Amino acid sequence: MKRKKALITGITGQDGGYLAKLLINKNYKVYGTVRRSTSEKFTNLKELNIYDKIIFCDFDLLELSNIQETIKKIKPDEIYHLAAQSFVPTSFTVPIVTTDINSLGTLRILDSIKSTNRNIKFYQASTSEMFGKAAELPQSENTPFYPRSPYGVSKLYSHWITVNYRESYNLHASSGILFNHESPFRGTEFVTKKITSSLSRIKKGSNEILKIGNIYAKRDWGFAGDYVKAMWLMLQQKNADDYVISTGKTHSVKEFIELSLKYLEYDYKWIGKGINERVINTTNNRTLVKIDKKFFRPTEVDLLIGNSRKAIKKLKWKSETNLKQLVKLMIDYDMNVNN
Ligand code: NAP
Ligand code: G4F
Repeated sequence: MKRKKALITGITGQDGGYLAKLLINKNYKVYGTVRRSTSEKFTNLKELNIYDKIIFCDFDLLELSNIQETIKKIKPDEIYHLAAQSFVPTSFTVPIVTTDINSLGTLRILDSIKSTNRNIKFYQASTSEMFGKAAELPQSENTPFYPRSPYGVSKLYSHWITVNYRESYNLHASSGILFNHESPFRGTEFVTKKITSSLSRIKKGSNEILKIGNIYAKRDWGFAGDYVKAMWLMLQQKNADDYVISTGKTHSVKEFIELSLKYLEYDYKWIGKGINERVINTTNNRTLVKIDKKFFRPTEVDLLIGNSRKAIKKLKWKSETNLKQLVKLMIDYDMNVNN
């Protein structure tokens, strides 16, 4: 049987690695897009032992002709569009570039599919950030959107343009509204990885203090390895559709710090209030964690919790990793690498 071809944009990112591994195991021929840089960015793919199995192509979401040529040349059966400026704080400092990459980038791909081959199946990486100041708990496909960052707004455009191209041109274009998902390969600026990597370094002897922002924000955190399965399942359905992918449980950043401290067997206590709240190592009285205003955002998303009933029923998908297991996965990795 002819091998299916998948094109993954953003293959160097966290999800790109896990998705590529899944598709390679399913005997896909996997193409991954990479934008040029001077530094090494294939660490995840090498750690996952799939670097040699991927065909890489030069690609930038800002360049329409490059996108069209890539699609014409590869002739993929499926496109998983994961590439984005995905860090929320950066979207406040570079909102225009974020919008060009995240919103127009998606439109460039969809329009290239429309003009080259309308049978290509398309996955859009939408996000729970679109719910923002959420109108209801938990959030489902029917919850109204109220994004709270240029990132959230840019992704909302991508979400609706995906729906629009599906309805206007009959494309098999699906949008996965994924809640936060993490792994050992999460970027170090995101809060979970920042916590696990810093507390692991301190455990190994570093003198640093973990400086953190709003510890009362709550997120529905799952494992990236579970979530990429939902992406694939969406493109195997007869009809394209939109799905919320989440665990259905929510925890604060403070709880995530606590789980990490406990797993690393620190003796600790919380002291102080508000901006002065901190964690002390009770063995040596050193500060382990403190609040730094620098990490607060102009507008915050206070509470996210997803309702994935539709995905569970229609895709037969489920989240298989709980938060405690996720913390263990991340810290076991961080304790074994020089990070
Ligand atoms: P990530 O680790 O930040 O990876 C982003 C990828 O996009 C990287 O490969 C990056 O390449 C690439 N990229 C950025 N700008 C580009 C451009 N102009 N042209 C081409 N490629 C570009 O993100 P992730 O966590 O894997 O998330 C994957 C997708 O899901 C993103 O769209 C994100 O917004 C969305 N999402 C993520 C979550 C989550 O919790 N992880 C939840 C919901 C939705 P470089 O290596 O060159 O930087
Ligand atoms: O880990 P975060 O930066 O993730 P955020 O903003 O929720 O966005 C991530 O998940 C989205 C899905 O909902 C994706 F679409 C997006 O691409 C990205 O992957 O922050 C999580 C929470 C926030 O409320 C933030 O204010 O943690 C809080 N936080 C507290 N201290 C911090 C910090 N976040 C970061 N990055 N760094 C801190 O020091």
